[in-house]
Amino acid sequence: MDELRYPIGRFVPADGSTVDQREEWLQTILALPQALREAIHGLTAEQLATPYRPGGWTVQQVVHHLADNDVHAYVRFKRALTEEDPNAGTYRQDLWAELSDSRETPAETSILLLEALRTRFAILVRQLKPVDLARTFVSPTHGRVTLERAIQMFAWHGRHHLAQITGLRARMGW
Ligand code: NI
Repeated sequence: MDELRYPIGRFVPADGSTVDQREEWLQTILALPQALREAIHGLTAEQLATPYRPGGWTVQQVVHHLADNDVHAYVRFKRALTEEDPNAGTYRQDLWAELSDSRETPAETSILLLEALRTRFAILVRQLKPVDLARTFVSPTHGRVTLERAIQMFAWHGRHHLAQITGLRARMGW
């Protein structure tokens, strides 16, 4: 079950990062919306409503979860740049995924949101200095997180959910 839920493995942080590594993470972040679009291309409504694993979210809910998560990640990031060690709070992602917009919004709407938000995120991140990257927020689940690590987690999170969808398609022969 763990391989279905964590198809690329759990998040493993790098020790420090170079400009090149951060640019690579950014490229992953920027490529995700189009990769997601391709990953769901041609799926029927029934296929989009199929859980990626038994008891898991449907493909459609995974796409909308990525948009929900991006909104939170972006706000956390900007709060850490403008406040001292803010408490990033948390949200009930399981319940967000059950709300009507996560069931009824076309997937493409959330992909457009991901594209727009990640375009802004990349502009922001490329201007950051080392002192900015060392700024932190406090997460109830991850503890104190530097922005450098948050960028890496953001890149991982997109790949993680994308692989849930591509894994389902591969297993189902879709
Ligand atoms: Ni997630």
